[in-house]
Amino acid sequence: MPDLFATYYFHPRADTTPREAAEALAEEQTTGTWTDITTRTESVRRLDGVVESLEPLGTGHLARFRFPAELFEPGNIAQYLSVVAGNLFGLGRLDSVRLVDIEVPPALAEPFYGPKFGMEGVRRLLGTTDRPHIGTIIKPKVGLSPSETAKVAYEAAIGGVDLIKDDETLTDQAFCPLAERVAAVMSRLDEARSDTGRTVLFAVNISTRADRILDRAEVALENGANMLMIDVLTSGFAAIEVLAGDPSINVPLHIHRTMHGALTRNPDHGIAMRPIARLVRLAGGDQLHTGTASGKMGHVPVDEIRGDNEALRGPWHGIRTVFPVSSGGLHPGKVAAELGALGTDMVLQAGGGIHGHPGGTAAGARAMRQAADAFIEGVSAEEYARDHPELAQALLKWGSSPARS
Ligand code: CAP
Ligand code: MG
Repeated sequence: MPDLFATYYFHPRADTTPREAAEALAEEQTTGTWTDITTRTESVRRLDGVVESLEPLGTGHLARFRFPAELFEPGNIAQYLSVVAGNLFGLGRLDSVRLVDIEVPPALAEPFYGPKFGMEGVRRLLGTTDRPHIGTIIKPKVGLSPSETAKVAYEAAIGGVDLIKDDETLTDQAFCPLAERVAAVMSRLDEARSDTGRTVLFAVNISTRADRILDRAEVALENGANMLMIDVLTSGFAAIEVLAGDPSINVPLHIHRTMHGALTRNPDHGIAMRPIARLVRLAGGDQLHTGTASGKMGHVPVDEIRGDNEALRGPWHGIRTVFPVSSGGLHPGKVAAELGALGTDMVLQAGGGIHGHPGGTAAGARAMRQAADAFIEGVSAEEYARDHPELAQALLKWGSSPARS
């Protein structure tokens, strides 16, 4: 059975050679420890991690490790992570170490449900073929009542968004109980559909304790939810798996990655978004935030984001695809940069960039759609704004800006 491979970028401690550091990582994550032990028999050594390649890169080293498939409990993400992203980050013989990617063999991918909908399924729900989806996050993040939330959602819907989501810190607080919020928003989205003929998805944030996820999903569905949202890193991958594996959960899953910056931001130490993205795809997320080329949290090179998005959209063990979501500091003046850098098979989301529009939420949504339409027609936003007033107002307030390199 093919083995699992993992690639790390690391800086050894001053008194440690790169080879010694790599061997220390392989030992710690498989059958060794800080000293030799009499109990590590030849039979056990079949589970040893192996340094397959080791080469200098920049100021550090890049190493690819083979971890025997037998080491892993098929289908257990928690255990996979304990091997590829466990004690190694604390090893003293490495000054820093970053998990760059994982290569999961078919047999270790097979037990997972994967996305129920994928990009194709979400597009089918909205009747789109290849244009980018436009989403918004209800802002302010927290504090609105259910009916106030629903009013903002209605405005965004008639303005032309495809998707509306809760923000990552809104769940079931007293000021906006989840059941009431879902019922109120879905009722206003039904109204918007009567007005516009368009379906709009509302991703309600059901992040909570793992053993309560299904109950909370059922409450959301009973109140008409047509999409669920999970903060994967604060809730755990199991929260996605529980929903993906339950046939009664017949709506797509929008996966937010809040807290990821603690792992992904430092280019020398932590966990890159790539392995996280692969595990979210295995677990069954239908959409996943992967970062922007021009937004407010721009610490990752655009090339890396492109690779992360391809890990979601490309063929992989027959598992459905996942819609990459570009979000964070976007507004209509950044749409061309985003689509030019990351392609149109994306979800572009704007919170402040829609609700901060001088004309209000509906005008902000229209401006985002107009900016996307301009890009698809090969027209500059400035040119398109000549006869699209909402886009003109957005450009007047925020200007337009290029993508990072
Ligand atoms: C964006 C957002 C999202 C970020 C998360 C926020 O709001 O709602 O959580 O996109 O970042 O709270 O910042 P704005 P990422 O559009 O108003 O910035 O997608 O990189 O995980
Ligand atoms: Mg947010």
